[in-house]
Amino acid sequence: MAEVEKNKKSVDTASLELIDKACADEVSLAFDRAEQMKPCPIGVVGSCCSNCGMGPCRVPLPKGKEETPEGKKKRRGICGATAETIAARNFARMIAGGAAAHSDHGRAVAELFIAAAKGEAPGYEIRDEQKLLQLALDWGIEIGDRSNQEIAVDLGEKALAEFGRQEGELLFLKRAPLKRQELWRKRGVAPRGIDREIVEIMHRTHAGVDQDYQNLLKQGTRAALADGWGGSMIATELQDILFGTPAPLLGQVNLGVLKEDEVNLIIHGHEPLLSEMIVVAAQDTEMIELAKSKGAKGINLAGMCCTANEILMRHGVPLAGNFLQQELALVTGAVDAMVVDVQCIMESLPDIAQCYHTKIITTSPKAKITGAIHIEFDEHKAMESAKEVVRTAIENFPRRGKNILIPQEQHDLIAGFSHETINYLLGGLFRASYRPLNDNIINGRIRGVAGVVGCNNARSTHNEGHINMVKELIKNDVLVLQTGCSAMASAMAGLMVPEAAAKYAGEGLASVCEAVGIPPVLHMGSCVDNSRILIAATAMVKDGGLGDDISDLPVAGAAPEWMSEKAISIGQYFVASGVFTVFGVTWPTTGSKEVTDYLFKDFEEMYGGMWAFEPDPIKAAQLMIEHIDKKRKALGIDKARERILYDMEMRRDLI
Ligand code: SF4
Ligand code: MSK
Repeated sequence: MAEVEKNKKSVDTASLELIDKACADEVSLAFDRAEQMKPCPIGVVGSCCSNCGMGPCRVPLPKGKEETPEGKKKRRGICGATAETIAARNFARMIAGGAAAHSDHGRAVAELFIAAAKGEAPGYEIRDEQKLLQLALDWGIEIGDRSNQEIAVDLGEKALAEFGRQEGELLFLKRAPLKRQELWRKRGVAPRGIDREIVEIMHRTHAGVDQDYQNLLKQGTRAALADGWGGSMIATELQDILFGTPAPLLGQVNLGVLKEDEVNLIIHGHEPLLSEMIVVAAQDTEMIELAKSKGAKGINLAGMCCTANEILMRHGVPLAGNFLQQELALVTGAVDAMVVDVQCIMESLPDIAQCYHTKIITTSPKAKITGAIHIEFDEHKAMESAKEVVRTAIENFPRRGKNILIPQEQHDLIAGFSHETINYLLGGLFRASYRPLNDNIINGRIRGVAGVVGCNNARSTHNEGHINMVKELIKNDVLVLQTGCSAMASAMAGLMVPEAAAKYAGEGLASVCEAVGIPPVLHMGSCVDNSRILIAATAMVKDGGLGDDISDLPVAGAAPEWMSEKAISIGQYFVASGVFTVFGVTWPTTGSKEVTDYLFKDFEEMYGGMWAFEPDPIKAAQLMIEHIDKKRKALGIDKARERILYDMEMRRDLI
């Protein structure tokens, strides 16, 4: 493989080493398939509709042609759907897919939460009593002298009812700044039930229903808000209560965390319900003895994708890698089993596993893969399921071949920056607040805050967009909050340790990081934990001095290597919450200028936040900085305030 070609695939040397090995082992990877199969030029811009049996209909803009009113008339599907309707329908369906994935995760957590509170899910218990009581208070659940279990049953049932709510508004909307809530009501996008908003998208995008792109995007916004301020937030909050709210801890990242002499079990997916139990099962003496009897020194757990972020944040389990490294983990030849739950799991895994010895284990009735073993997660006997998974990995250890390559690379990172942790780190135990952050933004040491999130995409160089964007932001004194695969990319580049501040951050940001003892890039968790970023932004508004809505804050969002429908839903709820959000790689509505302009320009007037598309991560970072500066100017904090020492005469003049 030519050097140039190889370097295009990833900026991570561990990944490049394994891409070479896969080539030698004749294993096909996502990187190769992306090269062999170019994206459909009509589908990629959102101009293909397959919503009925008369299609698919393709309505591309003729090459090199501007969109003219005359040309527009010709661009219709068989049912008469315009390019605008088709692009907006496709976009809304992406939001529905993403919101459904996050929210179904939230529902699964709520169901387990109730079972645990009723004592029907042995092994699970309430870990964060303070958060339980706080949320109960927020939701008007009686506390009195009731037990935590009784309160938790009510809380879980109330959370579960949010999915099927037919009227009114989601309870978590009340957490947003008042001005934002009013805006949502005024625009008619305050979500009712989570399921209802998603179903309504599927209805409206059926052939011959909603045929007004603005109206379609309005429903898209409503469903996205039901994700960020509904399903995702429920997932995050209930997981914190059940498994513990994350606090800073040291972790390691990259494929070098795999161990030659131990049983390697990788946990991959998004819902940390079974994996919480696997963490316990892997420490069980019976399991460790079994591993030793098979010739292994112990059991090494490692995570992949967002389940990884969840068990890193709460237990310090190392991260093996992000989305585009899942196949590479198998190519090491050292993974004895990979257990998956839901989302972002490549169907190629069982095929690749056949070239080595790895067992792929599915656990969710919603996500089976041909060629994988299925060990179903049963919350009533979770420990049994977890032990079966661990046992399968251990028993597979002696089957490991000799074709093994574990890269050296592994980096330290500090993870666990929940909203509560940031509050505490900034303000201390007794005066926990975002005040010091706001003050440092006002005095200009910190220019603004950026949320950089999202996936890897095989159509762009693995990790390059994330790392370059984040470095550019912190160099310009922008504090970066991260989740998902993006967080892992930065961690692999050494940006999530306190020492990174002196090395990569601008002087102002570095001085704050050093004073507080935090890295310039904060790991806030998994994809559903983007809801933590919404809460952090709201806390900044509530602390004062930076306007009275999220759209007034000097903040921006980005997903430079996005690929998932979930990323589109996240982006849409960021935008509708008032955040300027820029995506890289590709943009799915460019087939319609009107739809794209509506999202990129008109949305700013409507929601105070808008989308942008910029594939170059440095230019994208500069757009974010420009936006941050625009907000600083509007707040009147754009000029560095000179420190003047007043003498007596000057003081008298003040009176
Ligand atoms: Fe074509 Fe209309 Fe059917 Fe879509 S819904 S496939 S545009 S006929
Ligand atoms: S895992 S959604 S590839 S961030 Fe959450 Fe990564 Fe994107 Fe999946």
